[in-house]
Amino acid sequence: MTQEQDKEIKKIAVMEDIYRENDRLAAETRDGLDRRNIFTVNIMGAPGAGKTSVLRGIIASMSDTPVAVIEGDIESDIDTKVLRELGINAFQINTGGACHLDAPMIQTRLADVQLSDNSILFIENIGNLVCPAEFQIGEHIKLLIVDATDGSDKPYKYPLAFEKADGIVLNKCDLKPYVDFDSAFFYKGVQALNRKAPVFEVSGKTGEGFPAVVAWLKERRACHK
Ligand SMILES: Nc1nc2c(ncn2[C@@H]2O[C@H](COP(=O)(O)OP(=O)(O)OP(=O)(O)O)[C@@H](O)[C@H]2O)c(=O)[nH]1
Ligand SMILES: [Mg+2]
Repeated sequence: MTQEQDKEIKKIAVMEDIYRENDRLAAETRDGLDRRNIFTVNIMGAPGAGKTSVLRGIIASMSDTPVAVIEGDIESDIDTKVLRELGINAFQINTGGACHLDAPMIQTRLADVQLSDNSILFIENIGNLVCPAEFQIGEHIKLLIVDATDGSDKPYKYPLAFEKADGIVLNKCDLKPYVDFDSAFFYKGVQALNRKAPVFEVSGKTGEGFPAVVAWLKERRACHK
């Protein structure tokens, strides 16, 4: 075995240990949330895709259900402040550089936040279409947010996020006509990777499309109970 091959094997073994320990902690967190009937949604997507805007749209259409949000960001509490100004129970995690949330971060944060039993917890992950898909954080479902302005080729370029998603929101549909979004190409890519996840077309700007997302979330939550 060459020195390079030996290094590669050690790297793979270390990554497997990290994923195993992360998944163990995520399962522990999920069990704790289950005991309190808190349904948890991991919101993933590229920077600026509209994760916070979609969250606002969802929560505005969900006034009958208690919700809380954990906001993940590398730096800043801009999104948390925006949500709090709207009266939403929001809490911040700053990773200080890490490009994704992981199970230990969520477990630590959950230890000191006030959540209502029988509520829905949304966790906005770091803006990144790659790394968050690799780490469970204790969620029940993953909701992927993509947007029309980022182009219709995203399923082909970032397949893991699409494969792992339980639901997909295509945001900024108000801008579709201006950015030559190729719907057929987009849906073909999604279908090739994931036949189970529904795709919802919305606009965080106009508020269109959110009732269908909320109906689906409630259905998923009811199935989980
Ligand atoms: N036209 C239009 N603009 C939108 C829509 N949704 C979000 N935006 C705008 O897109 C920008 C980014 O939206 P955010 O909701 O902050 O995106 P994000 O994914 O939370 O961003 P990060 O947290 O920084 O990763 C903001 O200027 C929004 O006003 C939409 O549906 N249509
Ligand atoms: Mg945001």
